[in-house]
Amino acid sequence: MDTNPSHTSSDPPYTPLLDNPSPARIRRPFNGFAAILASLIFLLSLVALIINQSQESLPEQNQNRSPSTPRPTESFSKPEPRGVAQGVSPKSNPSFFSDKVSYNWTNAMFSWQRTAYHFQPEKNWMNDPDGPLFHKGWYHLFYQYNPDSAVWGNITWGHAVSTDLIHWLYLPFAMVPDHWYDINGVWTGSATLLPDGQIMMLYTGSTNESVQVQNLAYPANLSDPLLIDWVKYPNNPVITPPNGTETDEFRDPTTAWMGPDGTWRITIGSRHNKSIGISLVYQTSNFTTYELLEGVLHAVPGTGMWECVDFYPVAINGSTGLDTSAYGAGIKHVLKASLDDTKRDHYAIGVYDPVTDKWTPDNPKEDVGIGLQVDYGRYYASKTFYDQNTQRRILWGWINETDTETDDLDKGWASVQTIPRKVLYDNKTGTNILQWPVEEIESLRLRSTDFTEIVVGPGSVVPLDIGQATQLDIFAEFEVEIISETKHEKYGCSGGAVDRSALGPFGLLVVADQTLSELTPIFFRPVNTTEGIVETYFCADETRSSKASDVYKQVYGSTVPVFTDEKFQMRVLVDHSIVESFAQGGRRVITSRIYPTKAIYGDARLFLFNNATGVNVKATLKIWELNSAFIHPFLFDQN
Ligand code: DQQ
Repeated sequence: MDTNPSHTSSDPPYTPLLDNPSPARIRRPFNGFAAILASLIFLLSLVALIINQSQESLPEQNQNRSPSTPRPTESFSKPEPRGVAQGVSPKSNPSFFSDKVSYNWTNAMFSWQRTAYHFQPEKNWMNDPDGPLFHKGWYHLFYQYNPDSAVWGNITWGHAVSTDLIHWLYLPFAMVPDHWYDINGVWTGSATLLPDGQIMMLYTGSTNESVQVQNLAYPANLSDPLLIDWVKYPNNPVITPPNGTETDEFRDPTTAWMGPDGTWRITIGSRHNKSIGISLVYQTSNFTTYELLEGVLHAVPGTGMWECVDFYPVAINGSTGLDTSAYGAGIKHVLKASLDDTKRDHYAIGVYDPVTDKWTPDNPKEDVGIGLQVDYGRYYASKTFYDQNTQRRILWGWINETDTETDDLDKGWASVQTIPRKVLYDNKTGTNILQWPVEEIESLRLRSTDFTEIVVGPGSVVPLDIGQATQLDIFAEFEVEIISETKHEKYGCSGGAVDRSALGPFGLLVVADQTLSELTPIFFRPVNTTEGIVETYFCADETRSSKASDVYKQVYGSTVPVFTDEKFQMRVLVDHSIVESFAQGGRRVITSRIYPTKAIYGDARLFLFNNATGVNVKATLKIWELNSAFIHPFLFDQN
């Protein structure tokens, strides 16, 4: 993986931003630290300006500059969360905003939010990725979809194919809710590719009585590379909730893996005694009859209902992914659960015993649900598959909205899938997975710009002169030079990018307008701990990403391991309203869904910033503009 942008010497390295930030387009040569010191007073006043731009002090709304006719302002009505009545958790943004008035959105703002190279349907609601697989030259993505509306309901399996995981073509629905055992929804499921070429698709059906059962489906015609027609097994359901399990807490079967006895296992998330998150294991030899194995694959008290469990092997020393059935020496297993209570995807790395069908975390203090998250941003219901075509394990995840259902209905769509990510075990830390955008995304790269060793002084913002900054693939690395001693340190991300400490924050301002009235900082915050070591946080601050008050804006982040022989490195994918940020080669990832009102179209810009008080930051970047993936319906007559 290339995290080392090439350095060029031709670019003027530094543009100090003086007291008037707006017209800062001049690119001046850097005249050394004397110039920084001379400018310090101006920079400090700029910092004061930034600090004062906290969310509370945002100017009044209604700043629309869009050419489109403003929509009538609607007062916000508190909708009932979708899904609860059907026995699943709320699928839209909970009503954080009952006291807020809906922003005066325009069609132009809504249109800008649509992504150019992420997967999203043409319209309406989407949630979890389902049953990803590779078959006869095509990658298949299925997804939870509402054909009728931009809110959750009537869940159907949407279907799309691509030869490269990026340029998707919409196909007809794969499965619709049309039998008693799935009439309330064809919910989440996973594919298993059998050695003889058959494909088994297991999915949760919500029955006519809202009982969660597991059903089997398979392609009508395996010789069809597009897998257009799916047959539901006539004797569905194949698994019903076992005794002692609530009928609405039993869902989302995984891909099956084969045990040493030659039979298959799947695991299904549930909850025990109201608070213990568990994953049940079933054994089958034919995918139509199943036996519940004694005990559970794993259980973690206090984590609540586990949705969308994912369970897969990773090679300790290896650069390729592993088939789901792999086990043995040199292999660890990742167990992931989507926590219904918190709406976060958590994982842990551990050891699977294929004889007892139990999994044990390497570090019980970092167990599933209490330790690492797959993604620290707006992200849920993720699922991997083994790509036998390229020997990769590939991860999909659902980026849900943080606006209101009213806004989603107005704009006519909701949710996006992440760029698929390759997953590997991080053998440098030994404690986490690495996630990295699949290399096929590089086919979208257009023009690139290099910036080399730009010095960003304490409290300054430096524009990166790349023009419109809405579709980008950014590699940035930062070195710090300590210029004043640190006495008091602030831990964590929660104070956001305006919370200054000696060593941080510093990083990028993405999707920012020229006057910095809207911006999304993606940043590092190294901290000197009391033990005398530097601990680094990787964060994304959405609090000033939009002037709209009816969208949920959060500061996300976590610690990230940075070794002494490493620079601070981030890769950031910007695609209109989606920002996917990867730190240190993918040790930590944060996905943001943002709703700018000013920093859109030609007004979206990119900046460097350093809000630390005691360090100069030297930044080197390579930035590609990315093309659109032009996702569209499959053209059958031209096939
Ligand atoms: N989404 C599906 C469920 C799953 C949930 C319903 C997770 O199967 O538990 O749309 O978002």
